[in-house]
Amino acid sequence: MKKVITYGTFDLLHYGHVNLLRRARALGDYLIVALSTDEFNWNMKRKKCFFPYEKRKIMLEAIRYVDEVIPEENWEQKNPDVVEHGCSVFVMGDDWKGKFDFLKDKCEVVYLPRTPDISTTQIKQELEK
Ligand code: C2G
Repeated sequence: MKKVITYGTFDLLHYGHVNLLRRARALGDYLIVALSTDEFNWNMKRKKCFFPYEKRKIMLEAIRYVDEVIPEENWEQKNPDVVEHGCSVFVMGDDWKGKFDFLKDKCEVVYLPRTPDISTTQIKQELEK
């Protein structure tokens, strides 16, 4: 079984996220999503989520492309995650291009083009108008 892994916050889930997950899953037979915890989001990414982790997890687990959701609690867990879960492919949107090339000795690293004109920030800004 070819396992793929990706990481993210996936808050206010939108079609850009789903587009990423669909393409990531197509690179293997099983997709693991490492979902940023509320603490990691706030402490390390200064992101305050609209939906808490458990709600974001429920929504991700309902997506046909997602086979497993694990917590993302720190920046350092990618290497052990790839090894412990036996992942052959690591995928991120290309806004992260080059940032995770250190994983290339453990797995294939793929940066997929972001879906244009949609982001959680944009959604929040539109709603505040
Ligand atoms: N994404 C995308 N197109 C968009 C918006 C997001 O392809 N229009 C992708 C991002 O590139 C990322 C994934 O969807 O691969 C999740 O996006 P975020 O939830 O914003 O993830 P981020 O906060 O960038 O967290 O350790 C890595 C971090 O946890 C990534």
